[in-house]
Amino acid sequence: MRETWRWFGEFDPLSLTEIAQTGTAGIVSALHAIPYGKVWPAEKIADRRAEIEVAGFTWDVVESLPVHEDIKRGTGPLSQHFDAYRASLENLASAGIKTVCYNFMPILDWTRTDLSAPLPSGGTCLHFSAAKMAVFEIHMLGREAAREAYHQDAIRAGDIWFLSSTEAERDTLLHAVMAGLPGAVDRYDINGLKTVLASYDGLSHDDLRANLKRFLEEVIPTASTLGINMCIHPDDPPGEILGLPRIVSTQDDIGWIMQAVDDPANGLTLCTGSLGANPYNDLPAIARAFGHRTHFAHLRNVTKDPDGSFTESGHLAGDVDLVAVIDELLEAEANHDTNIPFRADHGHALLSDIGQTFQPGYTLIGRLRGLAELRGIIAALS
Ligand code: DNO
Repeated sequence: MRETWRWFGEFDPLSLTEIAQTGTAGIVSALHAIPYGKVWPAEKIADRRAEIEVAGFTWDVVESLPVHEDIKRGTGPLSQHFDAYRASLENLASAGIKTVCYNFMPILDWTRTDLSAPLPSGGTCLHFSAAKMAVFEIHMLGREAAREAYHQDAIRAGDIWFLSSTEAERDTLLHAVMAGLPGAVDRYDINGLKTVLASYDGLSHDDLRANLKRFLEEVIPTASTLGINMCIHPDDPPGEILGLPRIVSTQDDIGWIMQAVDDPANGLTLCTGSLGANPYNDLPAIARAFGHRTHFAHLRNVTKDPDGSFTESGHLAGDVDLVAVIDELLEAEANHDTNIPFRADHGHALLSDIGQTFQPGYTLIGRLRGLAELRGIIAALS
């Protein structure tokens, strides 16, 4: 497995020279300043690549080449969007970048309710409270229908939290929910989010699947010709939020996607933390079933609560058996002669991380701790 580290370019407080001290060989990066749907120009890709290589790394994975909301909704100038996506892939392939991660979550990327939840031993982590998400949907967005979507304990706890919450606490919650979108993308306020949610009214689970299938049919043949491996990132959290359909949350979903366009270029980003937050997902089994289509791995862990909440735990301390997952991935690599890039996904904020302005989850000491633990597992199993 090939060690990589995610670097947000101009949006990252860490320099590549600092990252070099982690000992990773590869960089995962994206042109976050380019608006969703616009072609990534060859010169900008070349500049980023040069910057990465001068620092002694290779640019192994693009995370992400975002998919325009029109494609997910199935509206607007679709052929123009597909042309733009294919043009970006062509420019990336010309620069030798052959692994491209993306997601198909409507509107928001990963969603948390607390960006700095305290850990018992000090430091902080990212946390998803079902109660706070229920508050956000029911009380702040006025989505009464969300009362059906959450565990009764979460609804009750949320109602109580809302009554005693201050405006500042509600603003912090809005900020946390919006934080999953790095770079130059829209951060919605409540009214903006209501408007964009309304644009998804009536879009069913099957509609979203059909729109993903159309996207795959449009881009996978090009990717395949270019030698690019596309790898879809699972939904985070892996279940419905905001009343929006989610189609990359379970083993069955992944199976459906892999056969929708049955080409090795149509692959998976195995994110153990995202998938691990769904109690029905068996991560070693998923790694076994789809190891041959896994082009990128995000390794991290979560502990789950019965009401649907979860906490980002230490990499070895959560509910997912990461040793078993890595064992499966090593086996897939041996069987298919591949070298899967992986990164220690997210880390706690520890020691000198605290108070710094990292992208949420992308700390230095916390991620380095996670990486060291994963390195140990890989060394032992190899
Ligand atoms: C969160 C990340 C995701 C991921 C995208 C891929 O930390 O794993 O934001 O980059 O979903 O498109």
